[in-house]
Amino acid sequence: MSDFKALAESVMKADIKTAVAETQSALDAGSRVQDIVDNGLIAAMDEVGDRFSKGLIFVPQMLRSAKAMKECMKLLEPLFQEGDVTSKGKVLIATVKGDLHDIGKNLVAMMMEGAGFTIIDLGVDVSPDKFVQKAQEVEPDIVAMSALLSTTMPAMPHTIEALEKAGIRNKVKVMIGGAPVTQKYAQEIKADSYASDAGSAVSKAKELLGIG
Ligand code: B1M
Repeated sequence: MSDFKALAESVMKADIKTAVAETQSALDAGSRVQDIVDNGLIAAMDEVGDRFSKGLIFVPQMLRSAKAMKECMKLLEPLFQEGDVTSKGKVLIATVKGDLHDIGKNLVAMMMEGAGFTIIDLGVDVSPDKFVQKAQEVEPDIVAMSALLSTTMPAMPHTIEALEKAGIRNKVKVMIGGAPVTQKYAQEIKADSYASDAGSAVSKAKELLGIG
């Protein structure tokens, strides 16, 4: 039985070819998809997120590792649908109304996906109504909002108000982030959580849902 070290190493190094080959050989050897994801891919992305949070690596490296992970996931995705893997939770994520910045939001989404969450990504410039409409449809555990402009930050409390008006605020946890956003702001607008970067967004999401 593989300990998935070579797979994790190749994802951390963003060596896509080796990572995909390691994933395939783990499947061929009969490893469980959940084990490949948890002990190979997620372990690698946890380490990548940790190094990023500590300033040891930077966005380009994290993006490349995320891409390596995504390529491996392509092999595993069809098997998820066979029920071998349980999602850690459903996250509805988007950049808020008026804001077109999506690099950070995409990183957060990729890291969360790598950590085993199911991601529904609404893209950019997403209005409070659109958040509500989708939340009613997919019933997420977490509504995650990103803003990069100080002028678009007010769309966050507007979205929280819209969730309240729709009667679903108590059914979801709200996480916010983005360069101008702070912990203090999260408290002011009564968001449930704030994360400063993609690595900590994963740990905050796990905290919110009580996952170790
Ligand atoms: Co714009 N822009 N931009 N921009 N842009 C900033 C944000 C700005 C700080 C530049 C500056 O003036 N120094 C400034 C905002 C000032 C402010 O309001 N405080 C600014 C401005 C003014 C503008 C325009 C208004 C410029 C203009 O047209 N006059 C315009 C607005 C367009 C709009 O949105 N309506 C604009 C446009 C653009 C581009 C389209 C050209 C491009 C975006 C391309 C894209 O995203 N596809 C762009 C870019 C690239 C930037 C900078 C240079 C880089 C942003 C970025 O991608 N960073 C930016 C300056 C800067 O940040 N140094 C700037 C890398 C990314 C990985 O980091 O997004 O912070 P970040 O995400 C981090 C964390 O914040 C966190 O995790 C991520 C990973 O660690 N995070 C979350 C993010 N979302 C999270 C959500 C979470 C948790 C954590 O939970 C849900």
